[in-house]
This record gives sequence, structure tokens and C-alpha cells, in this order.
Amino acid sequence: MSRVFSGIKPSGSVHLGNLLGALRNWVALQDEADTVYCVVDLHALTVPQDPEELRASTLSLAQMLIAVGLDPERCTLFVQSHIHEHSEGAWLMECTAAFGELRRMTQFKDKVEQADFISGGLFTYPALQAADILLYDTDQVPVGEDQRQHIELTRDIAERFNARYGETFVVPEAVVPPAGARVMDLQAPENKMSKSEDSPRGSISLLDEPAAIEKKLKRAVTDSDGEVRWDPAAKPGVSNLLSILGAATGRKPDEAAAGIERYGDLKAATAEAVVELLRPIQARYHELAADPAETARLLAVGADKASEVASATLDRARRNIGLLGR
Ligand code: ATP
Ligand code: LTN
Repeated sequence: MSRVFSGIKPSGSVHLGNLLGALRNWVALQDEADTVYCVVDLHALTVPQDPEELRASTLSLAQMLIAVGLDPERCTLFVQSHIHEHSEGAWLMECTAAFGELRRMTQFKDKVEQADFISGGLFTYPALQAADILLYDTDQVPVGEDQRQHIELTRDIAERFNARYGETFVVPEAVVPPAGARVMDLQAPENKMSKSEDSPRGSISLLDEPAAIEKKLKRAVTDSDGEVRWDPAAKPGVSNLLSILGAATGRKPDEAAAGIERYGDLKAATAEAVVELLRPIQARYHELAADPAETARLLAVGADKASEVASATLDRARRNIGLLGR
């Protein structure tokens, strides 16, 4: 059975892009593979955090992952910082990645432009991500389009480590869904929908009330030519609405355009589809949020399962690279 691994940061609330680009795929893969999913709290530390908020968002993200359909009995669901092998593995990865490779990462370049404090961790972030993936002998990494470059780097690191020190790591590949891989911001459709707080009106949180969803979609940026047509280059706003509508109703974006002539109708149809998609997720989330102790228990079971695999892989890497055993 192939091994699947993926991670999501506990920063801000989970949005529609996360769901359509990544989480739905995570859920589906539970039936086909040995799946390992991680709340990557260490990755959230690349920017300063409020300690209480970070703790709360880590727990709440785990609850949201279960609400969207991850089943802790069928997958391994855990918190990254519970498994110390991730931090230790990251050092081995940092020493295997080239400075130039890390410098070329577009996510780093974008964040550097926006951030007023640039931590060292922001730069070495993809090395920690490589450790996450390689510790679990991962074959496939389901992610949105924006993560493709990090997975390519992970492959290069694994191949280089194996070439230098002998077969140690499985070389993984990215699995990017055909529809919804890149959901764009509703107000600035040239940017991806994101958790960052600069554009609350451009992003639909999985916990938004129906009225808020309708309002955000009604105000979504379109264009002035008035034709409902799938054409991401010329019509980014309209095409984004069609991708969302398509992904929410199981169709390709151009098929979703059939029978819709006016932008107002497109927005209303998209809002209705999104509200229906989120309704059961929200109900389940609120149930789980009422019992944090149960979530903590589930995460502890996940950490036990994860630890077994991660420690065996890290031992192998330590040995192969020449660290003295004790
Ligand atoms: P941030 O905005 O803080 O960078 P994020 O929204 O990108 O966060 P992550 O935790 O980094 O969220 O990503 C979790 C998963 O969601 C990743 O697999 C990522 O590829 C996917 N993803 C994130 N944004 C989008 C988007 N707009 N469209 C499709 N997939 C997305
Ligand atoms: N970098 C990813 C989150 C992430 C991840 C991972 C994804 C951290 N570790 C391992 C896949 C596999 C992001 O910013 N979305």
C-alpha cells in the first residue's frame, strides 16, 4: 500500500482553497493508501505567534480536519511538534539542501516581500517540510499547486542524501487535484486565496455563516465584458467563480458555466453550492469543538502511530550519515 503524507499550518482559519485544493483529496485518499496527516505547528513559528492563539488554532485545526472527513481510525492524524524527529530531521535536510535552492523558493520570495520580520526559519522552512515528508517513507504528497516547488525540492534533497550516504529515503511525488488546485482570492483574483488576514473579504472560511458567504461572493471582483466564460488569463475573477462552482458540484469549470448567463446568477449559484458544501462540515465541527479532551486523546493516538515510523527512519538517516550511536 502506498504511503501518503501531507501537512497544513495552524495559522488563521481554514478556507475554501485549503478544502478544494488539498483537504478533499486527503479525505479521498484514506480509502486507497496508508495516510499520514499532520498539523504543522512548527511551520507556523516562522512568524511571531501569540502563544494562546497558536495553541487554540492547533486544536481547532485538528477538529476541522476531522470535520471535513479525516477519520483518526483510518489515517494517522497528529501534531508536528509532538514528534521531535521533525526538528531533528530538519537539520539533516538543511545540511543537504543548497543555499541557492532555498533562495529560489517562490513562497519564500513572496513572503519576504510582505513580512516586516524575516526569520531564519522562513528561509529554511522547506527543509523542515522535507523532513516531514521523508520521515514517513512517503510515496505521495497531496497538495495544492502552490506547494509543487517544495515537493520538487524534497525530491532533490532525498536523491542527494541517498547518493551521498546510501539508500535512506523514499523519493516522493506531488499529487495535485485537477479541479480546485488553485482557488484565487475573491477580491484580488491574481493572488491565491490565503489564510493571511490582509484580505478577509477575499477568502471564504469554512466556518463562515451562509449570509457572509453570500455577501463575499456577491462582492467578488469580476470584469466588465459581461460574458460567463472559463478563461483564467483574460477573466481571472469569473474563472475563479467557475472553478469554485465546478469543484463544489463535481464538474469541470467550463461545464459549470453551462446555462448561466449573468454574473449575478453565477455568484448566486456559487454561493448556494458553497453553503451546501460547508453545511455538514460546520455542524460536525461544532460538535467536536464542544469536546476538546476527545480531540486531544485522538491526537495522542496519532502521535504514537507517527512516532514509530518517524523514529525508525530518523535512526536510519543518523546511521547512514555517520552520527555515532550511543
Ligand atoms: P497561508 O495563507 O498562511 O500561506 P495557506 O492557506 O496556504 O496558508 P497551508 O497550511 O499553507 O495554507 O496549506 C494547506 C494546503 O492547502 C496546502 O496543500 C496548499 O497547497 C493548499 N492551499 C492553500 N491555499 C490554496 C488555494 N488558494 N487553492 C488551492 N489550494 C490551496
Ligand atoms: N508548506 C506547506 C505545509 C506543509 C506541508 C508539509 C505540506 C508543511 N509540511 C508536508 C505537505 C507535506 C504549506 O505551506 N502549505
